[in-house]
Amino acid sequence: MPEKYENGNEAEETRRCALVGVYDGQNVTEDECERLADELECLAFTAGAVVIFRLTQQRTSPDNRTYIGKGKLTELSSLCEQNEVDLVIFDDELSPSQIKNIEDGLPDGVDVIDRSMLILDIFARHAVTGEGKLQVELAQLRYSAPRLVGHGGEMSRQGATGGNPIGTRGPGETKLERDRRRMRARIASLEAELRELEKNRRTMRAARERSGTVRVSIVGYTNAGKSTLLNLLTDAGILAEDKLFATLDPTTRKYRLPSGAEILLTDTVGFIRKLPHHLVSAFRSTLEEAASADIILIIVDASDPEYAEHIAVTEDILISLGAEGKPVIYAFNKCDLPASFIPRVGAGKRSVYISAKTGRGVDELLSALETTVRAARRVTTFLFPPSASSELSRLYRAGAEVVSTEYLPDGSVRVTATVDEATRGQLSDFAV
Ligand SMILES: Nc1nc2c(ncn2[C@@H]2O[C@H](COP(=O)(O)OP(=O)(O)OP(=O)(O)O)[C@@H](O)[C@H]2O)c(=O)[nH]1
Ligand SMILES: [Mg+2]
Repeated sequence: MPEKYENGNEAEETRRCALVGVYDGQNVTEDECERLADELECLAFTAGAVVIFRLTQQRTSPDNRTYIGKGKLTELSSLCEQNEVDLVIFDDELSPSQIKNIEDGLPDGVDVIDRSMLILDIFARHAVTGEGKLQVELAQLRYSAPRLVGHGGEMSRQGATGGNPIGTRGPGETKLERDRRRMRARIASLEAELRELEKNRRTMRAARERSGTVRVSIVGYTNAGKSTLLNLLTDAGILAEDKLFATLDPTTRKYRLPSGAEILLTDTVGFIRKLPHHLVSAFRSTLEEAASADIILIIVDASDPEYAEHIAVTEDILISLGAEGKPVIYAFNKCDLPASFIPRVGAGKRSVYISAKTGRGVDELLSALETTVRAARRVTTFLFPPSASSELSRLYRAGAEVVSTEYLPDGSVRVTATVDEATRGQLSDFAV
């Protein structure tokens, strides 16, 4: 019987699991494979499982049928038997037939899931708001719909062992055809509901943009301390804990910088390596909102030896969301913890060292924000009377991106444009 384990998921039976990874020794070294396994272990823990053992194999490429080799699968099977393991998690996306073949090679009752299913499960546990829940359900359905085939007509992935089926939450157990039809219908209705919610979100975003207040997004790898920082600055009261993906729903708070300038700070869902693309697409509007801010504040866990990889993953996701070219501040967080290295970013990038826990370095972060806000461009509306034509041309000369121009009956011109702080200052008499 699985033992009860103190893992923070109180009153839940803990599943005993094994982790399996493959490395080729070139693109992924043995050392990297171990570090990926460390991260997978954190994910498993967050989902309420306890890792009993890990198994890795060096291969040029994963086996088409069983991912690991035949001999390795036999070894895995007896280790599961000996250690009473009932869940095996693979650190890579498996095909439906691979899952089936692996399960066939393991003792009865042992479930096989992959990294994506594990992450989807964590998202399902952590979704709080209606929108978050819909987004997760959509991602889960899109993930499992193509996987309905190859299970003898049954959704054999669902609740195979009962209890605590990590990675197997979702629709119930019915016949293939009916399942497919229902899934398609549900996907369509979720998409429609989400589109409605997205409209509201867009309206709110447009209002924020029009307000001209500079928007700052707090982004970064999961568990870096984003929510802790927003809580420290604004008493936002967001759940911040030592688990991955504690935050799914974005929270925005007003914050007044020491100089008096008001900004909007948004805390949002964290990033991770190999983030399942179904999640990225389901959470696209949430992620795009983060990426659409005027300034991006990247929080990095400075105590994590993998910090450079975390930055790279974060930057890649931001680029894929169209946030390229925005002003970025890197905040190395958790500087109260001992580390045997000093994290750095490349030359020309602005970085500060902070502790969101103790407040250390937060003054430096705020002054970096002040400087960046001053330089940041934002949408402003100006009203130029007929006598101010030279000021109007100054606006155009400053390279303002014009959003709209309106010629009023009295000869004055109302222009809404994205301008930098300097131009805004020069033309402040005409700002509406
Ligand atoms: N020692 C130390 N721990 C910190 C610091 N900042 C945050 N933490 C801890 O790190 C863990 C994660 O913090 P969160 O604020 O939840 O991190 P997050 O980036 O919002 O994580 P997700 O929402 O899961 O993506 C929590 O246990 C925090 O207490 C810090 O400056 N120092
Ligand atoms: Mg958080």
